[in-house]
Amino acid sequence: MAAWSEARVRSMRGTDGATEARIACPAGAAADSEWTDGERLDGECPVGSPSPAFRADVLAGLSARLRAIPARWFYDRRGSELFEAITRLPEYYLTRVERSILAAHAADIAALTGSGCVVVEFGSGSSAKTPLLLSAVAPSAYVPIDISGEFLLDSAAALAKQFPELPIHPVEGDFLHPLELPPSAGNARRLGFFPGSTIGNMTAAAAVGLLRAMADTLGQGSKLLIGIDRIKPANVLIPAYDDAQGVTAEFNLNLLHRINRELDGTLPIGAFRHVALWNDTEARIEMHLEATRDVSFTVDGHPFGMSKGKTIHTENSHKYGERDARLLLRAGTWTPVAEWTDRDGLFALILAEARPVPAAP
Ligand code: AVJ
Repeated sequence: MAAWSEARVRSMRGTDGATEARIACPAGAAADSEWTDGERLDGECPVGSPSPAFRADVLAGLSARLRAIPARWFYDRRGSELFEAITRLPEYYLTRVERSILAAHAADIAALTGSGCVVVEFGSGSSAKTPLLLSAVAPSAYVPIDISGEFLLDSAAALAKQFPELPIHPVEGDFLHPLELPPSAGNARRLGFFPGSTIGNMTAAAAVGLLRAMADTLGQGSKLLIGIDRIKPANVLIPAYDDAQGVTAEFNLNLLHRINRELDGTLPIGAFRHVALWNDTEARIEMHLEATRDVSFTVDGHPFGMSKGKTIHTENSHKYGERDARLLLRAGTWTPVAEWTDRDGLFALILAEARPVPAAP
């Protein structure tokens, strides 16, 4: 992992001295040049310099027998705006319910975590949930980790305004692998925060790998507060991913716009439709883009064809029953210690601890 230094954050809006001094960013994130011009692991890239990882994933994904493109490529600027709009839809209960659980039980959570810990958020939330947690647990430092430096600094700057006394140490990196936390964040106990049921995007095997990486990053004795969406009837789940206003359809189709824009694609976007289905065997919502006629197109000069009715699989959103969620956490080396849900049991917030498990008989 790279060395760390306190560096000035240039791309923040309305910066004031106090805010700037409290936000650390990685050395190598070029304090002198624009942070957003720096090299990225992936994420949004300026026109004319497509991300090699995006290109590789799209070309490989369109070449496979079952066409699939990883869901993380949804989140360019437009995709992130559309996701924000999704979180405000009446059908998309996840965000609203998770926030209400957090608001209702913040004091219980704080009683179990204690104050003064280092809160480490996986995927720097630009959401309203983070302030709820930070207010309740009074951490000694906040470390948001995100693969996109731009969103990371935007949300860090917004939080710095709301919590002027809180040291904030953003980490630009891929939390699928163990990371070294900035030493400046201090040695206080760690509380990981992974809201939004983002873990649902992963298969069980990948989710276990991620949970283990988080335990490595945070260390033994740490806690993790994770939001996981529950299994529920398809007539509630499907509208959450296929809303009446068509925002989720637009979110899904934006991936094709992004390919056309960033990878010199010629996809006929009007010939694709958004599909959301419940795969009961896998306990997941799947999103696809289905060709409504035979289509042919190129991406970065490579030719592709799809027959009418074929799909590009763009997202999985796995759902977990009560015991499923706890089993997943244990498989990922986390011991569940407490759990909160809403009146209707739509969504669960689980607190778990990384602790050695006694030898099995
Ligand atoms: C951000 C992965 C939690 O799966 O519910 C929302 C993404 N996709 N609507 C989810 C999403 C379509 C969302 N996560």
